[in-house]
Amino acid sequence: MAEKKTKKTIEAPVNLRDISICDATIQMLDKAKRDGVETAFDRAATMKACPIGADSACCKHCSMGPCRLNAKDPYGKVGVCGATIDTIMARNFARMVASGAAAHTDHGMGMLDLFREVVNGHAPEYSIKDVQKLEQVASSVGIEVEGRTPEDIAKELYSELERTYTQVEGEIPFASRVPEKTLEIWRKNDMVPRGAMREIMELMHRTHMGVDQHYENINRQCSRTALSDGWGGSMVATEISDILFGTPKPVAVEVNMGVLKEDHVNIIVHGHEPNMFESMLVSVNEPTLIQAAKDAGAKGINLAGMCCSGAEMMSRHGVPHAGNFMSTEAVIVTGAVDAMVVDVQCIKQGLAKVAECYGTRLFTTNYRCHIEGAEHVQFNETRPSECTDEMVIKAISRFKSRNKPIEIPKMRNMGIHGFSHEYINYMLGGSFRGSYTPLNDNIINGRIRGVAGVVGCTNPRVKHDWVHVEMVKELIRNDVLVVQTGCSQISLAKAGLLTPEAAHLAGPGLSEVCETVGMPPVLGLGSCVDNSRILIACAEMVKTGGLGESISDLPVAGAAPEWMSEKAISIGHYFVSSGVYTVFGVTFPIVDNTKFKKLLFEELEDNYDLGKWGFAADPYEMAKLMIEHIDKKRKALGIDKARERVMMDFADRQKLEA
Ligand code: NFS
Ligand code: SF4
Repeated sequence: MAEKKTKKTIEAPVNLRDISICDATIQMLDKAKRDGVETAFDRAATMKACPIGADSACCKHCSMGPCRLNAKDPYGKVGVCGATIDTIMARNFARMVASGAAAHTDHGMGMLDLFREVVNGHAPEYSIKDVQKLEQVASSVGIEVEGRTPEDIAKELYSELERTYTQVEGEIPFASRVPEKTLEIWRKNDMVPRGAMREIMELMHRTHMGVDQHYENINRQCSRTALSDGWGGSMVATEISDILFGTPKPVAVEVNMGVLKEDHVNIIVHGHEPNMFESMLVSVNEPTLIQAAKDAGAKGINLAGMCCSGAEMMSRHGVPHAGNFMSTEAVIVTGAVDAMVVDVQCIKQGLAKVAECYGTRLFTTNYRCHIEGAEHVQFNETRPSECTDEMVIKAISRFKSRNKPIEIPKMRNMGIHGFSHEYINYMLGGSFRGSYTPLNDNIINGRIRGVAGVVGCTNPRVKHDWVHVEMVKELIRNDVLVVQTGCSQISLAKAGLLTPEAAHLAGPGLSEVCETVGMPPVLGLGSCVDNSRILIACAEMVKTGGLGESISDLPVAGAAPEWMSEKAISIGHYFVSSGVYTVFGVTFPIVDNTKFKKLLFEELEDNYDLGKWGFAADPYEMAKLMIEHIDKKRKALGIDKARERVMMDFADRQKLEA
């Protein structure tokens, strides 16, 4: 594999245990080192992040620059055009939001395109799988469902949801789901999104050289754009995917590299849009293809996911999951991956080199994402199996010609995934009357101190998985119920926290609730676009009553402890703009002692009645900040004393409700 490359010294200076707590990843990084193969971990170790860029103290928006300011003396200098540090940071931040929001909304629009094709009968291999969800979503945006056919409802829903993207004026459809008072706050601040296309376009315009040069005004548009992602594009992606592919219900699934099977043709799908993955699931179950795999000497075809579409397929269909973002190169090092199939987002270009070293076939499938050195097989929704069948056939041929030693780490971690907000409703409320009342009651009586959304990426600049795991353990130990999505969910699944048995790691109140209901203290909700499920859960908590009038009143907090992508910034900003205190780890693109930092970290809460940003690199500090915020909100609600009180037993309460 790497004979040619062994001469190259990889400065992997560190003990592998210092860069990850994922045993499978460590084992594969060790093998990569022996094989002379480089990964993002090596590159992160040898390439220092630019300190000026890390502080967001530079601007390259025109050719009078690039201009570099001094973070140590932020007001000592301005750009050639006169732009201040606050303008420069606000513009940079806003463009991260614009790009992240564009990724989510383009994904959502892709799902909506498929929905339209299905409704019009042009995508016969797909259908509407969840009619109940279709009716729920339609009702939530004011569409009459009584006595109408699913097709009829779906047509109207399509044109209504298209406004999420294209509408020039007026509020997006899912504004109807926002708690009254939160919506009022947005209206007062001019932050209710119109169509995402318009918001992103306007944000790009306003951050062009010489346009919006007041950091506070830039932030208004930045919030509005982020909200067009959370309550717009991402929410449409989740809801339409549920309608087309089914709403997740709890399912036991195995996670980690041990899900690969040496004697099978192994196919990994890594990416974000479930449409291609759904078709791949059909292809690998196609009898003729299974026979072809057997004819090639394999016992069968083994399909696993990675990253976000992997998280969705795991939740909806129990497809095993091989690992998160920082394991995508490492998994190829096993030599057991016959094909890695990718679509869009978080696909490291470095995969192409690693795949070449081990003879893994790397396929791109989306016209938006080609990679030099990868093979492109264009996916088409009107005949999806053509593409996925072809890749299976090619994976089988790679299996036949395997000629390198294979080493599969043995680690496999069983966990329960697939907690949609609908299911949380049902699980806590009982089968006959789904309701968030028991959740709110348990928060009010103090068994559950609050709820934390822990989400986002993994990042080689910090110890892989470790920040997620330590922070979440600290939260549940303090009776904070944790909901998760994306790569973070996989970190905790590998640490065994997505099992009901993990309740023993929780504080007495939370563990009691978990034991009564039979749920894990950490609930996995799916992919990053499924963060919209957390928004809906927050809205439900407000509407259920007893915890204030707006999302900013709730004893909740959010975190992305190992974030790396612009999408994470967009997510963070839509949570903040929705009223949630949100703490990021790793690094934060901002200069201390500046007005823009004060705006994000204090004034959005104090002056705008929204949430605010927080930062801490240390997981325990992060948890502490979140818990302090939750306690502050409990106090404001007058339920801070309730934690000491002995209240009615949860089971009694459930009986009472039923
Ligand atoms: Ni979210 Fe998913 Fe993972 Fe981060 Fe990337 S896969 S969309 S961005 S790295 S959590
Ligand atoms: Fe420099 Fe201003 Fe041009 Fe930015 S827009 S590169 S600060 S001159």
